[in-house]
Amino acid sequence: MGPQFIPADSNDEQDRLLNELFMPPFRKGYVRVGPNKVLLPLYYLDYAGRIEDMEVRDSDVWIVSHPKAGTTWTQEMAWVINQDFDFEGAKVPLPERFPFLDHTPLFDYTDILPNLPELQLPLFVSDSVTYINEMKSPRYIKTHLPWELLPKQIREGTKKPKIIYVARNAKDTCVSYYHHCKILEGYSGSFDNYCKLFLGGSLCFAPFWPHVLNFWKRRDEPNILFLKYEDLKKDLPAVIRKTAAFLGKDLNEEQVDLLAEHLSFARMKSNPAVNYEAAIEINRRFNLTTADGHFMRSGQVGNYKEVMGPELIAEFDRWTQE
Ligand code: PPS
Repeated sequence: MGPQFIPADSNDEQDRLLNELFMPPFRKGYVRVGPNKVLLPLYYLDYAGRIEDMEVRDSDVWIVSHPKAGTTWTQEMAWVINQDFDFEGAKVPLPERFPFLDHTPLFDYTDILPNLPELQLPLFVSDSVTYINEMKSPRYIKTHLPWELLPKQIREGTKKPKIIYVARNAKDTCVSYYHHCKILEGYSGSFDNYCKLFLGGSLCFAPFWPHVLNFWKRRDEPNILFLKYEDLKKDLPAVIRKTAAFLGKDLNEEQVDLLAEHLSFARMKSNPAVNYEAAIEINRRFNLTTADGHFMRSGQVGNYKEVMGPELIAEFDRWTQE
Protein backbone atom coordinates (compact mmCIF):
# COMPACT_ATOMS: atom_id res chain seq x y z
CA MET A 1 0.00 0.00 0.00
CA GLY A 2 1.39 3.42 -0.92
CA PRO A 3 1.87 6.19 1.62
CA GLN A 4 -1.15 8.13 2.81
CA PHE A 5 -0.36 11.80 3.18
CA ILE A 6 -1.76 13.70 6.12
CA PRO A 7 -3.40 16.87 4.82
CA ALA A 8 -2.66 20.07 6.75
CA ASP A 9 -6.37 20.95 6.86
CA SER A 10 -7.63 17.49 7.83
CA ASN A 11 -10.68 17.28 10.08
CA ASP A 12 -9.64 13.97 11.56
CA GLU A 13 -8.85 14.56 15.26
CA GLN A 14 -5.51 12.73 15.20
CA ASP A 15 -4.35 14.56 12.07
CA ARG A 16 -5.46 17.86 13.53
CA LEU A 17 -3.55 17.29 16.79
CA LEU A 18 -0.44 16.32 14.84
CA ASN A 19 -0.64 19.34 12.59
CA GLU A 20 -1.29 21.72 15.48
CA LEU A 21 1.02 20.35 18.14
CA PHE A 22 3.80 18.53 16.37
CA MET A 23 5.11 20.62 13.50
CA PRO A 24 8.59 21.85 14.54
CA PRO A 25 10.83 23.74 12.08
CA PHE A 26 12.43 20.47 10.91
CA ARG A 27 9.17 18.74 10.01
CA LYS A 28 7.05 19.56 6.97
CA GLY A 29 4.32 17.01 7.37
CA TYR A 30 3.62 13.34 7.95
CA VAL A 31 2.68 10.22 6.04
CA ARG A 32 1.19 6.89 7.04
CA VAL A 33 3.01 4.00 5.40
CA GLY A 34 2.00 0.43 4.59
CA PRO A 35 -0.81 -1.81 5.88
CA ASN A 36 -0.14 -0.88 9.55
CA LYS A 37 -0.22 2.82 8.63
CA VAL A 38 3.10 3.49 10.32
CA LEU A 39 3.41 7.21 10.99
CA LEU A 40 6.58 8.83 9.65
CA PRO A 41 7.70 12.34 8.75
CA LEU A 42 7.18 13.30 5.14
CA TYR A 43 10.97 13.44 4.72
CA TYR A 44 11.09 9.66 5.20
CA LEU A 45 9.86 9.27 1.62
CA ASP A 46 13.18 10.69 0.37
CA TYR A 47 14.95 7.78 2.11
CA ALA A 48 12.45 4.91 1.94
CA GLY A 49 13.80 3.43 -1.30
CA ARG A 50 17.42 3.60 -0.16
CA ILE A 51 16.57 1.88 3.13
CA GLU A 52 14.51 -0.78 1.35
CA ASP A 53 17.39 -1.59 -1.02
CA MET A 54 20.37 -1.10 1.28
CA GLU A 55 23.10 -3.74 1.43
CA VAL A 56 22.84 -5.52 4.75
CA ARG A 57 25.85 -7.51 6.04
CA ASP A 58 25.70 -10.78 7.96
CA SER A 59 28.27 -9.28 10.36
CA ASP A 60 26.00 -6.32 11.25
CA VAL A 61 24.56 -5.97 14.73
CA TRP A 62 21.15 -4.26 14.64
CA ILE A 63 19.17 -2.91 17.58
CA VAL A 64 15.54 -2.49 16.65
CA SER A 65 12.96 -0.96 18.97
CA HIS A 66 9.96 1.26 19.32
CA PRO A 67 11.28 4.64 20.51
CA LYS A 68 12.03 4.82 24.25
CA ALA A 69 12.09 1.09 24.90
CA GLY A 70 15.69 1.03 26.19
CA THR A 71 17.44 1.32 22.84
CA THR A 72 20.45 3.31 24.05
CA TRP A 73 20.95 1.00 27.02
CA THR A 74 20.86 -2.07 24.76
CA GLN A 75 23.11 -0.42 22.16
CA GLU A 76 25.80 0.31 24.73
CA MET A 77 25.57 -3.22 26.13
CA ALA A 78 25.81 -4.89 22.71
CA TRP A 79 28.61 -2.62 21.51
CA VAL A 80 30.84 -3.18 24.55
CA ILE A 81 30.32 -6.95 24.45
CA ASN A 82 30.88 -7.30 20.72
CA GLN A 83 33.91 -4.99 20.79
CA ASP A 84 35.53 -7.10 23.52
CA PHE A 85 35.23 -4.47 26.24
CA ASP A 86 36.91 -1.63 24.38
CA PHE A 87 36.03 1.03 26.97
CA GLU A 88 38.43 3.46 25.33
CA GLY A 89 36.50 3.14 22.04
CA ALA A 90 33.25 3.51 23.97
CA LYS A 91 34.21 7.12 24.68
CA VAL A 92 33.33 7.95 21.06
CA PRO A 93 29.75 9.30 20.98
CA LEU A 94 27.27 6.46 20.53
CA PRO A 95 25.55 7.95 17.45
CA GLU A 96 28.92 7.85 15.68
CA ARG A 97 29.84 4.24 16.47
CA PHE A 98 26.24 2.96 16.55
CA PRO A 99 24.36 5.25 14.14
CA PHE A 100 20.61 5.56 13.84
CA LEU A 101 19.52 4.49 10.35
CA ASP A 102 16.35 6.58 10.33
CA HIS A 103 17.90 9.65 11.95
CA THR A 104 17.92 11.83 8.84
CA PRO A 105 14.30 11.13 7.83
CA LEU A 106 13.19 12.43 11.25
CA PHE A 107 14.85 15.82 10.90
CA ASP A 108 14.46 17.73 7.67
CA TYR A 109 16.95 20.61 7.90
CA THR A 110 16.79 21.54 4.22
CA ASP A 111 14.96 24.85 4.85
CA ILE A 112 16.78 25.56 8.10
CA LEU A 113 20.40 25.19 7.09
CA PRO A 114 20.60 28.17 4.69
CA ASN A 115 19.56 30.44 7.60
CA LEU A 116 21.81 28.78 10.16
CA PRO A 117 25.28 28.51 8.62
CA GLU A 118 26.78 27.84 12.09
CA LEU A 119 24.77 24.63 12.38
CA GLN A 120 27.25 21.98 11.22
CA LEU A 121 25.70 18.57 10.83
CA PRO A 122 27.87 15.44 10.89
CA LEU A 123 27.14 12.89 8.16
CA PHE A 124 25.38 10.52 10.56
CA VAL A 125 22.82 13.31 11.05
CA SER A 126 22.70 14.86 7.57
CA ASP A 127 22.63 11.51 5.71
CA SER A 128 22.48 8.57 8.10
CA VAL A 129 21.94 6.06 5.27
CA THR A 130 25.13 7.03 3.43
CA TYR A 131 27.04 7.08 6.73
CA ILE A 132 25.97 3.50 7.46
CA ASN A 133 26.59 2.29 3.90
CA GLU A 134 30.18 3.52 4.21
CA MET A 135 30.94 2.03 7.65
CA LYS A 136 33.58 -0.63 8.17
CA SER A 137 32.44 -4.02 9.47
CA PRO A 138 31.28 -4.96 11.97
CA ARG A 139 28.63 -2.28 11.68
CA TYR A 140 26.32 -1.39 14.55
CA ILE A 141 22.95 -0.05 13.42
CA LYS A 142 20.06 1.35 15.45
CA THR A 143 16.60 1.66 13.94
CA HIS A 144 13.07 2.33 15.13
CA LEU A 145 11.58 1.16 11.86
CA PRO A 146 9.07 -1.65 12.30
CA TRP A 147 9.69 -5.07 10.75
CA GLU A 148 7.78 -4.32 7.55
CA LEU A 149 9.93 -1.26 6.77
CA LEU A 150 13.32 -2.88 7.39
CA PRO A 151 15.58 -3.44 4.36
CA LYS A 152 14.34 -6.09 1.96
CA GLN A 153 17.40 -8.31 2.54
CA ILE A 154 16.43 -8.65 6.22
CA ARG A 155 12.74 -9.26 5.58
CA GLU A 156 13.43 -11.81 2.86
CA GLY A 157 16.19 -13.47 4.93
CA THR A 158 18.87 -13.25 2.25
CA LYS A 159 21.09 -11.58 4.87
CA LYS A 160 21.04 -12.59 8.53
CA PRO A 161 22.56 -9.88 10.70
CA LYS A 162 22.26 -10.28 14.45
CA ILE A 163 19.13 -8.38 15.49
CA ILE A 164 18.34 -7.45 19.07
CA TYR A 165 14.81 -6.18 19.60
CA VAL A 166 14.06 -4.43 22.87
CA ALA A 167 10.54 -3.80 24.16
CA ARG A 168 9.14 -1.88 27.13
CA ASN A 169 5.68 -1.64 28.64
CA ALA A 170 3.47 0.77 26.72
CA LYS A 171 2.68 3.19 29.54
CA ASP A 172 6.30 3.90 30.53
CA THR A 173 7.23 4.03 26.84
CA CYS A 174 4.55 6.66 26.27
CA VAL A 175 5.67 8.84 29.20
CA SER A 176 9.31 8.59 28.16
CA TYR A 177 8.45 9.32 24.52
CA TYR A 178 6.43 12.38 25.58
CA HIS A 179 9.44 13.91 27.35
CA HIS A 180 11.70 12.94 24.45
CA CYS A 181 9.42 14.59 21.92
CA LYS A 182 9.32 17.79 23.95
CA ILE A 183 13.08 18.11 24.39
CA LEU A 184 14.29 16.66 21.11
CA GLU A 185 11.49 16.68 18.54
CA GLY A 186 9.50 19.84 19.17
CA TYR A 187 6.16 18.51 20.44
CA SER A 188 4.33 21.49 21.93
CA GLY A 189 1.09 20.03 23.33
CA SER A 190 -0.12 18.58 26.63
CA PHE A 191 0.51 15.10 28.00
CA ASP A 192 -3.20 14.23 27.56
CA ASN A 193 -3.11 15.04 23.87
CA TYR A 194 0.16 13.16 23.54
CA CYS A 195 -1.53 10.06 24.99
CA LYS A 196 -4.32 10.43 22.42
CA LEU A 197 -1.71 10.42 19.68
CA PHE A 198 0.09 7.44 21.23
CA LEU A 199 -3.08 5.37 21.56
CA GLY A 200 -4.22 6.44 18.10
CA GLY A 201 -0.97 5.30 16.47
CA SER A 202 -0.13 8.83 15.42
CA LEU A 203 3.44 9.25 16.64
CA CYS A 204 6.53 8.45 14.60
CA PHE A 205 7.04 4.67 14.30
CA ALA A 206 3.61 3.94 15.82
CA PRO A 207 1.39 1.94 16.02
CA PHE A 208 3.02 0.49 19.13
CA TRP A 209 1.61 -3.05 19.35
CA PRO A 210 2.23 -4.21 15.77
CA HIS A 211 5.81 -2.93 16.20
CA VAL A 212 6.36 -5.19 19.22
CA LEU A 213 4.31 -8.17 18.07
CA ASN A 214 6.03 -8.46 14.70
CA PHE A 215 9.27 -9.19 16.56
CA TRP A 216 7.67 -11.18 19.36
CA LYS A 217 6.47 -13.70 16.80
CA ARG A 218 10.01 -13.96 15.37
CA ARG A 219 11.72 -14.22 18.76
CA ASP A 220 12.83 -17.83 18.25
CA GLU A 221 14.66 -17.17 14.99
CA PRO A 222 18.37 -17.81 15.56
CA ASN A 223 19.48 -14.32 14.48
CA ILE A 224 16.89 -12.51 16.63
CA LEU A 225 17.13 -11.83 20.35
CA PHE A 226 14.05 -10.36 22.05
CA LEU A 227 14.79 -8.37 25.21
CA LYS A 228 12.61 -6.43 27.62
CA TYR A 229 13.52 -3.19 29.41
CA GLU A 230 11.91 -4.58 32.56
CA ASP A 231 14.30 -7.58 32.52
CA LEU A 232 17.32 -5.28 32.17
CA LYS A 233 16.06 -3.46 35.25
CA LYS A 234 15.35 -6.66 37.17
CA ASP A 235 18.55 -8.58 36.45
CA LEU A 236 21.04 -6.77 34.27
CA PRO A 237 23.85 -9.36 34.70
CA ALA A 238 21.49 -12.08 33.43
CA VAL A 239 20.64 -10.02 30.34
CA ILE A 240 24.34 -9.29 29.77
CA ARG A 241 25.08 -13.03 29.84
CA LYS A 242 22.19 -13.79 27.48
CA THR A 243 23.26 -11.08 25.05
CA ALA A 244 26.88 -12.24 25.13
CA ALA A 245 25.79 -15.80 24.34
CA PHE A 246 23.70 -14.48 21.43
CA LEU A 247 26.69 -12.52 20.11
CA GLY A 248 28.95 -15.57 20.50
CA LYS A 249 31.13 -14.07 23.25
CA ASP A 250 32.32 -15.75 26.42
CA LEU A 251 32.33 -13.50 29.47
CA ASN A 252 33.69 -14.18 32.93
CA GLU A 253 31.87 -12.95 36.03
CA GLU A 254 34.29 -10.08 36.49
CA GLN A 255 33.46 -8.77 33.02
CA VAL A 256 29.74 -9.14 33.67
CA ASP A 257 30.05 -7.07 36.85
CA LEU A 258 32.22 -4.47 35.15
CA LEU A 259 29.73 -4.05 32.33
CA ALA A 260 26.73 -3.96 34.70
CA GLU A 261 28.43 -1.09 36.49
CA HIS A 262 29.17 0.72 33.21
CA LEU A 263 25.50 0.31 32.22
CA SER A 264 24.02 1.49 35.53
CA PHE A 265 21.62 4.40 35.20
CA ALA A 266 23.87 6.72 37.23
CA ARG A 267 26.90 5.95 35.06
CA MET A 268 24.98 6.28 31.79
CA LYS A 269 23.39 9.54 32.93
CA SER A 270 26.80 11.08 33.49
CA ASN A 271 28.45 9.52 30.41
CA PRO A 272 28.57 12.17 27.63
CA ALA A 273 29.06 9.47 24.99
CA VAL A 274 25.56 8.11 25.58
CA ASN A 275 23.48 10.73 27.42
CA TYR A 276 22.55 12.95 24.41
CA GLU A 277 23.16 16.14 26.38
CA ALA A 278 25.10 17.53 23.41
CA ALA A 279 22.11 17.02 21.06
CA ILE A 280 19.74 18.70 23.52
CA GLU A 281 22.16 21.60 23.82
CA ILE A 282 22.29 22.07 20.02
CA ASN A 283 18.49 22.17 19.85
CA ARG A 284 18.42 24.83 22.53
CA ARG A 285 21.19 26.88 20.97
CA PHE A 286 19.45 27.02 17.62
CA ASN A 287 15.93 27.33 19.06
CA LEU A 288 14.80 24.18 17.32
CA THR A 289 13.03 23.02 20.50
CA THR A 290 12.35 24.91 23.70
CA ALA A 291 11.52 22.45 26.51
CA ASP A 292 14.05 21.57 29.20
CA GLY A 293 14.89 18.07 30.36
CA HIS A 294 17.28 15.16 30.12
CA PHE A 295 17.40 12.10 27.89
CA MET A 296 18.41 9.99 30.92
CA ARG A 297 15.32 10.99 32.83
CA SER A 298 13.82 8.53 35.31
CA GLY A 299 15.16 5.14 34.26
CA GLN A 300 12.37 3.41 36.19
CA VAL A 301 9.72 0.78 35.63
CA GLY A 302 6.26 2.07 36.57
CA ASN A 303 7.12 5.78 36.29
CA TYR A 304 3.77 6.19 34.49
CA LYS A 305 1.99 5.93 37.86
CA GLU A 306 3.30 9.38 38.73
CA VAL A 307 1.65 11.05 35.76
CA MET A 308 -1.30 8.91 34.64
CA GLY A 309 -4.60 8.91 36.52
CA PRO A 310 -6.73 5.75 36.97
CA GLU A 311 -8.91 6.49 33.94
CA LEU A 312 -5.99 6.90 31.59
CA ILE A 313 -4.33 3.76 32.97
CA ALA A 314 -7.57 1.85 32.40
CA GLU A 315 -7.74 3.18 28.85
CA PHE A 316 -4.19 2.02 28.12
CA ASP A 317 -4.97 -1.40 29.61
CA ARG A 318 -8.16 -1.78 27.52
CA TRP A 319 -6.25 -0.80 24.40
CA THR A 320 -3.48 -3.28 25.24
CA GLN A 321 -6.06 -6.02 25.79
CA GLU A 322 -7.54 -5.37 22.35
S1 PPS B 1 15.50 6.39 22.02
O1 PPS B 1 15.49 7.88 21.87
O2 PPS B 1 14.30 5.81 21.44
O3 PPS B 1 16.71 5.78 21.53
O4 PPS B 1 15.38 6.17 23.60
P1 PPS B 1 15.70 4.82 24.34
O5 PPS B 1 17.15 4.71 24.56
O6 PPS B 1 14.99 3.69 23.71
O7 PPS B 1 14.98 5.03 25.74
C1 PPS B 1 15.38 5.99 26.69
C2 PPS B 1 14.85 5.52 28.02
O8 PPS B 1 15.72 4.50 28.54
C3 PPS B 1 16.18 4.92 29.81
N1 PPS B 1 17.53 4.43 30.07
C4 PPS B 1 17.85 3.68 31.14
N2 PPS B 1 17.07 3.21 32.13
C5 PPS B 1 17.70 2.51 33.11
N3 PPS B 1 19.03 2.27 33.14
C6 PPS B 1 19.84 2.74 32.15
N4 PPS B 1 21.13 2.50 32.18
C7 PPS B 1 19.24 3.47 31.09
N5 PPS B 1 19.71 4.07 29.97
C8 PPS B 1 18.65 4.64 29.36
C9 PPS B 1 16.14 6.44 29.72
O9 PPS B 1 16.22 7.03 30.99
C10 PPS B 1 14.79 6.63 29.05
O10 PPS B 1 13.70 6.30 29.90
P2 PPS B 1 12.93 7.34 30.83
O11 PPS B 1 11.74 6.60 31.37
O12 PPS B 1 12.53 8.50 30.00
O13 PPS B 1 13.88 7.71 31.92
